[in-house]
Amino acid sequence: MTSKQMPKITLHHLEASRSLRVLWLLEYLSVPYDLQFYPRDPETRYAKDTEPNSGKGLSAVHPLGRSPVLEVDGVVVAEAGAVLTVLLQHFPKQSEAASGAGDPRPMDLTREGQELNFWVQFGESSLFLHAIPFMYGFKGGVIDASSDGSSVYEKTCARGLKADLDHLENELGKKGGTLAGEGRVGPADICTEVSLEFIKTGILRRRPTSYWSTLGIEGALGPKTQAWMEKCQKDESYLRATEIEVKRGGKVHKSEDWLKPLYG
Ligand SMILES: N[C@@H](CCC(=O)N[C@@H](CS)C(=O)NCC(=O)O)C(=O)O
Repeated sequence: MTSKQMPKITLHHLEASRSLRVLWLLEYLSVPYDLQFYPRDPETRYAKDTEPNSGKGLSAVHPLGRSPVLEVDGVVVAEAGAVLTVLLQHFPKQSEAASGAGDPRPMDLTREGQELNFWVQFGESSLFLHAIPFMYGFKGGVIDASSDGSSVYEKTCARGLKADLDHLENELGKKGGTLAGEGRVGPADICTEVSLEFIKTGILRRRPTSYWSTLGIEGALGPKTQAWMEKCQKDESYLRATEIEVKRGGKVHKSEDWLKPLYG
């Protein structure tokens, strides 16, 4: 696809949100795009001036008022998994577009395509899904500071998260350190790593290692997962995305603190 034929892409991006993975993917693919940046309210940490169905802020683009939302020639794509799929299916990495080589596409019924499709969904539909009850539990005081990880609620929350973290650690071991394979950071990594950053900062950091050990989440994150995160965070397109994120937010913190507006 030449830049002449390239549709107009706009990312509606909420500060310090899961939309970072879309920004990162756009940078990785090197497709031209516009960024519409929505700040968080410093008090509530929700999207500023946005109420679902109010027609204001993010909800002017999609009634739910959430991010990410992508517009492609005016067609609205909402839900992170759908946005990532559309980008990966229709917009090959610019440097590889002409040759037809490059990354698999998630809608292709090939082994490679469906491996990628799994990772496109896993970050949100497994990892994040299982992490959210902890986030809400900590925030709402359901899991208070005296909790030691032995309640039925905590054990129920931990079961899925532990399985997801173990699976990730095992797959990284099998694939040589990254999900794209051969030590290369690619779309599967981009779709997954951001969820881990939320889990590390928003959940694991909030309790001591002993708490997580009680729940079977030994050492919180496995060594392969930690090494992989470090590698992802040195990736050129990741660095560009986090720099854009921090600059657009007008904040003074460094790009590795891009989650600060959410977790402080
Ligand atoms: N399932 C949706 C969730 C979207 C979502 O909840 N996004 C959050 C940001 S991480 C948001 O925009 N929240 C609106 C707010 O905080 O006001 C997706 O995967 O895109």
